[in-house]
Amino acid sequence: MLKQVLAGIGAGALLFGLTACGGGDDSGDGGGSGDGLVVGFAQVGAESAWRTANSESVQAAAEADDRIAELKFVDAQQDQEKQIEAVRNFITQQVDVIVLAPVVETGWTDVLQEAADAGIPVVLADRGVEAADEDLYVTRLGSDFAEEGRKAGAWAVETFAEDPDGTTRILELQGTTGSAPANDRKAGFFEVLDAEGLPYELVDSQSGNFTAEEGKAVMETFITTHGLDGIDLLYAHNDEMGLGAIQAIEEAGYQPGTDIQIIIVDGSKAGFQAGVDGKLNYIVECNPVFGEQLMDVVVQVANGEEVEKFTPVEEGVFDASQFEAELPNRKF
Ligand code: GYE
Repeated sequence: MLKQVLAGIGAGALLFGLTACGGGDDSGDGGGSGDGLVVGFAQVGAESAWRTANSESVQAAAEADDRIAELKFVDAQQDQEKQIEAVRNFITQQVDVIVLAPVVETGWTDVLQEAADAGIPVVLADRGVEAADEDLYVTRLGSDFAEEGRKAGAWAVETFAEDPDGTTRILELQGTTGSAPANDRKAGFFEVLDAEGLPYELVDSQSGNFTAEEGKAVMETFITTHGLDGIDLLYAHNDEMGLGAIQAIEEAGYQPGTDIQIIIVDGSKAGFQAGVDGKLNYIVECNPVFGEQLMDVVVQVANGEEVEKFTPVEEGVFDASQFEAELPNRKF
């Protein structure tokens, strides 16, 4: 059986590789019979520890799974055009199933329709697409991002309900603009604050594109523009942006976790370590290790079995009293 996992290459490299191999002659065997499935995976990028763990989990699961002949892996470097190109290449190669982790929610209709026309089922992994495109993919396996936002919001309400000055002043570092986790983590968070009637002011809210560098740069701008005195809470949509912001806060002479409370989403080892060091206050877990579950879904879809439209992965929350005990359990 051909067992080949193409790791860590961009769409251009994939194209080149396929051309070099003679193109398309290693394509699928028609959905589940014979030598196993050929699966194309258009991954978002490598912007965070979460993403790296997710890529590793999917690649390892594909490699270990006898039902999968080959996983064609493309790292789209957070660029929708590259992802679309990767999906088109998978269609040309007639893979059995396409797995897509869409970088943003909109702009997928055409390419998803092309996959449908070619009879290739699409499974969304991790991020979702806008509701209008829901008929164009079979199922999504990933997190409930709105629920993650609600969990962050519930902690904020619990923590600041007794705020002596009455109004909780909040800074928000959003993920990639237009991405499902950025949209939904924001919506879920403020849904709870509004529903619970917490008096708050959203002092500023900008995208840090899910990276440490941009998170730090945006936090520096926040500090220059608003100062940090009187800011109660930073809500960062992922670990990297939170960790970048922590650096900016320290460089400005403040104590993260004390002078300003911080919530992050993901829960990497580095995130938990910052929690153990007292530099942040609440972690909403987002679980990237769903490779094996994804392979099961891919096989079911290839076999034409009924699957749920959405399968959530299980996730928890952690406060300061739990950081130290949980750190050794973190997988990424
Ligand atoms: O939270 C972030 C990553 O889509 C859930 O993407 C994922 C998010 C994750 O860059 O760290």
